[in-house]
Amino acid sequence: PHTVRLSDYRPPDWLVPTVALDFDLAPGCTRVRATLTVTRNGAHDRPLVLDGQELRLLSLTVDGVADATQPVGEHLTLRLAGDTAVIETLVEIVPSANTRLMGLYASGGNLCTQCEAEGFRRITFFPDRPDVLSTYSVRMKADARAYPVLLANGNMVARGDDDGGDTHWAEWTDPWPKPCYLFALVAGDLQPLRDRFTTMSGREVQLAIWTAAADVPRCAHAMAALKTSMAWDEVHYGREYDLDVFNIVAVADFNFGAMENKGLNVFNSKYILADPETATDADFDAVAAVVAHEYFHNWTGNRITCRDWFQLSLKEGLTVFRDQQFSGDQGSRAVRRIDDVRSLRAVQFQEDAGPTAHPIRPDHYIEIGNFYTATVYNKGAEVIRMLYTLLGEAGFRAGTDLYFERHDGQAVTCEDFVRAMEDASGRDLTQFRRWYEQAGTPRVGVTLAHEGSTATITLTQTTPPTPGQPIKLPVHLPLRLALFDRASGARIGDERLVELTEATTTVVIPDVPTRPVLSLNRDFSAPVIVEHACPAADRVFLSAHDDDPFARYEALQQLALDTLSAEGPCDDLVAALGATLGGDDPAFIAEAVLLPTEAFIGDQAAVVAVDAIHARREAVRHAAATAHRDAWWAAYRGNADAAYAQTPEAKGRRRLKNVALGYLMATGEREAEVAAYAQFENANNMTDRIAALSVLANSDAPERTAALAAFYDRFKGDASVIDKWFSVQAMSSRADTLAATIALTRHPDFSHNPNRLRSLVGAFGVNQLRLHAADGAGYAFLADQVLSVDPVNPSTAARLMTPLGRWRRFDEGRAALMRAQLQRLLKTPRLSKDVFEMASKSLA
Ligand code: BAL
Ligand code: ZN
Repeated sequence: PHTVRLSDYRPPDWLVPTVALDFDLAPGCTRVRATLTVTRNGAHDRPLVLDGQELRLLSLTVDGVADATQPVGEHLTLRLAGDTAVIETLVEIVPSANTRLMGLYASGGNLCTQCEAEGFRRITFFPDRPDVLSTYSVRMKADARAYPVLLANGNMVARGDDDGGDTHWAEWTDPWPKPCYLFALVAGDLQPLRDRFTTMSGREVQLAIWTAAADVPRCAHAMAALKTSMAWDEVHYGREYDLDVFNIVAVADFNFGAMENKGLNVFNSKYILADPETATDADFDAVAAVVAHEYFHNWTGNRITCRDWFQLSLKEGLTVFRDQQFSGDQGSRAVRRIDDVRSLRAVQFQEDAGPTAHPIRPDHYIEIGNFYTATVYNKGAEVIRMLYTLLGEAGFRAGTDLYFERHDGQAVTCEDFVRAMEDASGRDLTQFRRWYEQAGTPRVGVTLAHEGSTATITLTQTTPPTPGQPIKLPVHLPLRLALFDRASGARIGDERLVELTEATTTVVIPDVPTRPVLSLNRDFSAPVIVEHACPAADRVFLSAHDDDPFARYEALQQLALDTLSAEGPCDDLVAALGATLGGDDPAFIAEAVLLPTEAFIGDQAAVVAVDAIHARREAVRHAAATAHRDAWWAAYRGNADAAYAQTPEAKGRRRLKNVALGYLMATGEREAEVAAYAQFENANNMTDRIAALSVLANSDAPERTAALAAFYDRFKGDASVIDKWFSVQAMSSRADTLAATIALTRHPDFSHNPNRLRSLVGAFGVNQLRLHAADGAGYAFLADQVLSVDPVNPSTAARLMTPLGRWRRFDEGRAALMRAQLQRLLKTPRLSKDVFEMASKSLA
């Protein structure tokens, strides 16, 4: 397969100022007539090359004259004499056969589109690249009974009936020029939840969330989140919405979480539908975050888009940073930060340490679909956050203001963004740019010396080699630090923001009479691994006294990692957990007392000792559970609210209660199982019910089978809840988990729906203990699934195989078994380029 390189970028040879699309929609055969005005971009004699994939070309005219040119491979190449032309194509496509879910496809009786990154070429012939911006007018016609609702980007300008009302049509125009990846169309039997929003300049916007009639009441939370995010973007970034309507459609079959198409966001229904009975608190938060994320793209992504796909983090890193800020403003900022860092470490740090490590701005790819990664998104957001930290709130806002002013309506690069930040702030960001070029997680080594009344902190930074990047240079990173007085527990002076630019940086702090305790990378100011061999007593101290909540959490995590990565007593950790449990913020306590996952413990070691990690963690959990038995029961019973509320306080109490339940189960007491089953049966919300089911699914409790059966019976037919039912079984640590997971692939509800695949196969893939069974059966199962999904939906297949790429981190026996599965994948005929790229890079 062909490798696309950033260094090969050239501006488009031809531009397409206007596009008119006419759809005659039907699932088995849709006809698309496209009228493109094209203009030569600069003086050259290169042909117009249009991309097209799985299109049947029925007719082609150039300036109204029939043309017999046929596509070759996936390109239609036209030699044009003049500098402008009108190209008209008529193609036929088959939405019902489109299982890749890219382009126009059928989902749950509706027709919808997904074009990012390269799906538009599966709808019509077009220069499918983000730096070709066009204004679109769309006409669509469909069976009026099957598809009573017809939506596209922008505003509806006309509609009518044909054939005595059997068919109907609608016309939509979008005044804002956009790249074709933002095109969207939906035809379906949908009902709206409607609302309105008045923008800061007083314009009224009609809002609607479209879904199946039965689901309309479950859209209220998403609607509230949409209105909150529209107001938030006005206040925090000065960004106002720019169309008269904003539509969201929820669909059941979707590769991504959601898609920011201009004026017509299409969502995976998992990120729209929420009510207490079926959605957990985490689901509610995810709905709000994704709604905000897609809305924020209207400016960071749509009004200003990417020049090419290597610039993906320009819109994704920035938009994730914005949605993280937004979410932090809706509840506890510290808990949000803990959550974001936890997932960064779980997914992105692993990626940065593995065979597919890439910079936030990659410089080559085979399949761009493989680059919608935690690196581009989440590390990308951390890079933006570092700019925010370095420039300060006002400097950063000046930078974004300048970026919007300078580049509105353009397709630009990460470099353009950094330059705007630089120009607005006067800061030199030359070295900072290395974050865009270098892959790998920097490690910051720390030593603290204390002599007389001077504290000297020595900080060294190194970034390990990653594939294709053997040598790394120092990056510019902001490190927040503070010193604490051991005796009083008070902070010594102010927090400092130290900017590391060299390989070694020394910070000298006078007037420190006794040896202090050092608090580092507060609020996780830089996405690095801090290596500080500090005594357990210092971590215990910080977990109790640090005035930065993230640092308090981090001290306990590091203490836990030290304890879990070694043999020996765990008394310090158990005592510190007990002290934290005695705090007064349930939401914070719940996060802080959670032990690091087995996977994260494994990440600290050169070779992951799968079974030993599990055994050690269980032993420490048991010790912490029994030592504080009464406190866990008090946290459990004391946070059991009779009534349900969806407030930050109530969510925090539920979280602590359910974390306590997990520890209570670890005591092995029968009383805990009885409590879990009672909670399962009596819960008035999904957070409590699934938490109870999850601990039961992980146990040998006699109620386990009955609980799983009762849950299924109660929620069968509700896809997002049944996804949870699949997941709790695939994530169980029980010895029979692989057998149960394989059996579930034969369950009538198992399918190739992306959410369902992630809920079973994806969940099993992160079950370190059971995926990495020494006999290799877990690996074989994963590869079987990848091979079964690949012909249907390659982008989803490629995502499922990530765990196999980590073979270098395991003992020789396991590594050989993982490699064998990767080789088996590579040898498979007709492998997609998605899976080929992942497998070949994993073995390289
Ligand atoms: N642009 C793809 C989905 C998202 O990041 O919003
Ligand atoms: Zn996004």
